[in-house]
Amino acid sequence: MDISVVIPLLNEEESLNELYDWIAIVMRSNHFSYEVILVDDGSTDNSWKIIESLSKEHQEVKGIRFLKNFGKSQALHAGFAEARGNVVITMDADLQDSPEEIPGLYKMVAQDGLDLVSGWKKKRYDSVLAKNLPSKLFNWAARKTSGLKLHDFNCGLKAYRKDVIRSIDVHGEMHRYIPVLAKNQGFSKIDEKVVQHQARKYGHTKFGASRFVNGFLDLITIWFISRFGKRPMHLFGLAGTLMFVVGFLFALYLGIDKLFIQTGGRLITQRPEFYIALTTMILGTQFFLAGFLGEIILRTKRGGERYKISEKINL
Ligand SMILES: Nc1nc2c(ncn2[C@@H]2O[C@H](COP(=O)(O)OP(=O)(O)O)[C@@H](O)[C@H]2O)c(=O)[nH]1
Ligand SMILES: [Mg+2]
Repeated sequence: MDISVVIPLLNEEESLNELYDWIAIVMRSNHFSYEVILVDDGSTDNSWKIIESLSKEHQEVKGIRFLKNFGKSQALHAGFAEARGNVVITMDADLQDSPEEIPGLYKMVAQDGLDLVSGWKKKRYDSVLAKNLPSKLFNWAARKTSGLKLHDFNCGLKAYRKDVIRSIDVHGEMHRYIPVLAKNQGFSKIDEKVVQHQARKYGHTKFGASRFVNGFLDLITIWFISRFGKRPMHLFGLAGTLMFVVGFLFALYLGIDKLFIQTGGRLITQRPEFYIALTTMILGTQFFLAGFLGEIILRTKRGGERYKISEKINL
């Protein structure tokens, strides 16, 4: 099969029929063999009924329904697990992403050999203050921390080589950083393509302002995991040791001063150096232990999760 289209959705009853028809027209006119996997993430409207009736009419339509709302990343994870196509394309269900982009994205992966192509909504039809500006800032931070030169990390429209979705584990709210997850797994042929964007036709946006707070926290997590996830001791051990040494030097100085130099001076507990020595030594020890525990946790993980093999021979 050429293409799996994976579509996570929440309460999009008005859009689904139109969306499928549009996808089908594009697929047929390009002679692609395809499937459309609709993942209903606990919708409270008629979305699932529509998916059921679509799947009765068209064998290409497959549905996954969550018991309750688990979030877009979980929906993508479930869709990826079922995808059978050589190229997997994700898109939003709200008709803001255009299915006309599918052939171009498909070509970049299947013929030009890219691992991942991310859409770039260069001209965006969303509210400027609530979305466009924060999103610019967010993408800038993501570019700086990840080293990937993409303009629109969180674009719903993306294309992947099958191996990529088999390797990455999209969890939490990490759908915003799939290109970074892919890069961390060793897929380096990552590029972007300018895509058309439409204003939302039906319904309203499902993500509130909390997306930005959570988005930035996730960015810090992902930066940390990619830099130190496999070697926590290098960060915590270093920080801990440095702090401990600083604290120890202060304590040594205080001790020598009190015992041999100013024996009749102020009480040690009245001197600021005492508190610096105390806090840095305690914090340093804790940092060191955090690094140590991190290493032990890593060692107990199963081997398959620590690395990915790209090929095997005679096995
Ligand atoms: N699986 C899942 N999909 C969601 C959720 N929230 C939104 N979506 C889908 O993600 C896509 C983009 O959401 P949308 O609200 O349009 O976000 P915006 O375009 O960034 O404003 C749409 O297809 C939504 O149906 C969710 O909690 N779970
Ligand atoms: Mg939208």
